[in-house]
Amino acid sequence: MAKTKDGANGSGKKNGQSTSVGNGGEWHQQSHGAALSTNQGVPVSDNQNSLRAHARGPTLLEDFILREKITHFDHERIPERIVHARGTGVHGYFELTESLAAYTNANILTEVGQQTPVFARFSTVAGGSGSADTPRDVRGFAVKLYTKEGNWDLVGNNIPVFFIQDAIKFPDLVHAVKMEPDRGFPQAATAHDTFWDFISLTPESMHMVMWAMSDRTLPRSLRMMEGFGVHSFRLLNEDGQPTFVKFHWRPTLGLQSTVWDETVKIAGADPDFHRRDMFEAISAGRFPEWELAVQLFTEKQADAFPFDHLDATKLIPEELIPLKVIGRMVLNRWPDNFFAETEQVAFCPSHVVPGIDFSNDPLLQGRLFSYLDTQLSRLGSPNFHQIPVNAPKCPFANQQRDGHMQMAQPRGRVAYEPNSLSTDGPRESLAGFRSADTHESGSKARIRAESFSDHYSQPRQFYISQSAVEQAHMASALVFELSKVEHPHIRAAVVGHLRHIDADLARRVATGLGMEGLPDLPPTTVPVQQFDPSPALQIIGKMKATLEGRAIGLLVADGSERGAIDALIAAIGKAGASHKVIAPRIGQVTLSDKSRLKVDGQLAGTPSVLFDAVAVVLSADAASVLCTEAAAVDFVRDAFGHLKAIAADSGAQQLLKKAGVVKDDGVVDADDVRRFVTAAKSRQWAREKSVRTLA
Ligand code: HDE
Repeated sequence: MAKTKDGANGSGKKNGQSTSVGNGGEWHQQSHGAALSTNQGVPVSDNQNSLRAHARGPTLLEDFILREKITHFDHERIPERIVHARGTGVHGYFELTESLAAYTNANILTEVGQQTPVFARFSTVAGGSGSADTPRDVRGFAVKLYTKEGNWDLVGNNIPVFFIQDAIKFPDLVHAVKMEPDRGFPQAATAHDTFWDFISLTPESMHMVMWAMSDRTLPRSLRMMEGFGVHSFRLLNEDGQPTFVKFHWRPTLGLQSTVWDETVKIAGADPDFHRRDMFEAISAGRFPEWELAVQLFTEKQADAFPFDHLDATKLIPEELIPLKVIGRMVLNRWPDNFFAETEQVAFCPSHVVPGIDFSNDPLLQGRLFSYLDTQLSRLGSPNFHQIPVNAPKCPFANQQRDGHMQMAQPRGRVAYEPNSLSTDGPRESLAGFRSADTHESGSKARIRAESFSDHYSQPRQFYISQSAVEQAHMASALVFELSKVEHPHIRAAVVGHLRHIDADLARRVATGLGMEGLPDLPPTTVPVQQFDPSPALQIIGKMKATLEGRAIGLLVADGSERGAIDALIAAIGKAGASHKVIAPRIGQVTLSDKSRLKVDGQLAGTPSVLFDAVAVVLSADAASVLCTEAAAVDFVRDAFGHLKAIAADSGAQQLLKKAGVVKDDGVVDADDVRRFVTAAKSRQWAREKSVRTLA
């Protein structure tokens, strides 16, 4: 029996079946091959049949083995997260590359080269834990950093602003976006009346709405998203000197999104698209990486900003306060057990370490309460910090005792402090956590600062910063979402807000919704500050021309040309992408030279939406058969419609014709692998006008 202290993580056994049982902080690990037993350790002789009065008789209550097994099973689920229920978690590490010693004494931010273990969880917000990975939704980007001075949870999103300014509005926002309570739908969707009703009556949400309607909410991969701490935090140095800080994660693979029609189809083709993508990347050793960057600024600088940085509906443009890269995060280990780690991980924005402190952002202040509270009901015990994924990796000691599922067995008679009866008990220390020394004055009131009242200038800045393609996507997303809203007054109210943001956007959306009258109204009636465009707010501008970490689908059949396939596979691999061979049947195909090639995916179950670009290599005979196969025609038609590069050999041309593919820069000859790789590194934006009508 192997003994290890850290339970599931410590077994080191990847394939063996094992059960961990807590025993006073020690874990007895039963490894592969051990006798099957009850939870009391009683060996089980028959795991196939319950105890019956006779072969065809009733089951007996006496069967404690059956009852224990079923009872445990009945309680296998814990309440899912009220928001961010659907998530994917991965282990990794953070490495500091630049010291922030001038600004903070947090050890994790001062020891260059130090690697700190992390657990990151990416999530959608609105859907339940079994919902698809790809709705139009904000993504959670939560990182638990197990520092030497305690756990620091940076619980952020892939969008740098939020819908509301005050925590007291959060339950209303979430009730509005979740499925409508009388009918129990829609699942994981903002395109319905209650969401847009709330939004139309909450002007502060407009900035986040602009982001949510952009392609940011359609990430191609969790590995290709930015992350933001959203709120301003404070750093405190050795002298207690405060500096404000905003945290940014930037993916080294660059930002990338899917197009809407593709996203909708991915949800059907592979509801686990993002989780599988991350799993496959980690399994293949293609570890995703992010830079951690900070924006640092003083209170004096903040006072001069044309917005209030304590308002979570505002961001600080990079042009105003540049980003300073201070480290990198690498995710390199898939959890051993989804439930034990990804489901039970408990993030709390209140988990900070000495040298990092909060700001007065009223949204953050509310979050400091909410997360601890939610863990108590979700995990059922104030001892949730003892679950291995939540436990600090540094020593921790205090006089807190007992409670549900207490795993520790403290010794001795002293459980209080101060005391004179123990000489080695935990004591306060000078290096302990300190709050910033701030002076607060004013009248106590339920009030919102005047400086929080400009709801339109930054949404406008976001919109005018986008490329023409992205602006069209935003307008179309708004038309799509609002077209699902049944109440015309809600649609009109939202368009009313859009007029304060950008007249052209409002006109496009109103026209798309078939609204009369509104397009001719004056653009705005409220004062809006004119901010310069900030190109850093784009996605297309931040897309890297690379195939690194991307996936290519090769459609082949019996008789396909071996040479063409080999050349494509070699070029794709060299460019850092993975590939899958797709054919009408799973197993193997027999190629032109009679050699065999392993097939990774069957055509009907592996549509082109799962890839970044496709190659079609077919004999003329096979192509002619596939012209009568809807899955093959859709494979090519969708790749074209989703603006992907398509390489095709001469045999495949008739399939391309059947799918309505028209030659352009992204449709290349399969022999020309270099051109294909270049075209596959981005989407063919110029093609979009020819394949769909955008607002
Ligand atoms: Fe959360 N949020 N939130 N949130 N949030 C939760 O905590 C809450 C907010 C975010 O992978 C819950 O453990 C309130 C902003 C992430 O486990 C809950 C308010 C941001 C995750 C909760 C906010 C976030 C959560 C649900 C307004 C971006 C998933 C289960 C004051 C900065 C973490 C849980 C994970 C999860 C409350 C607003 C990000 C209920 C009250 C702003 C990434 O406690």
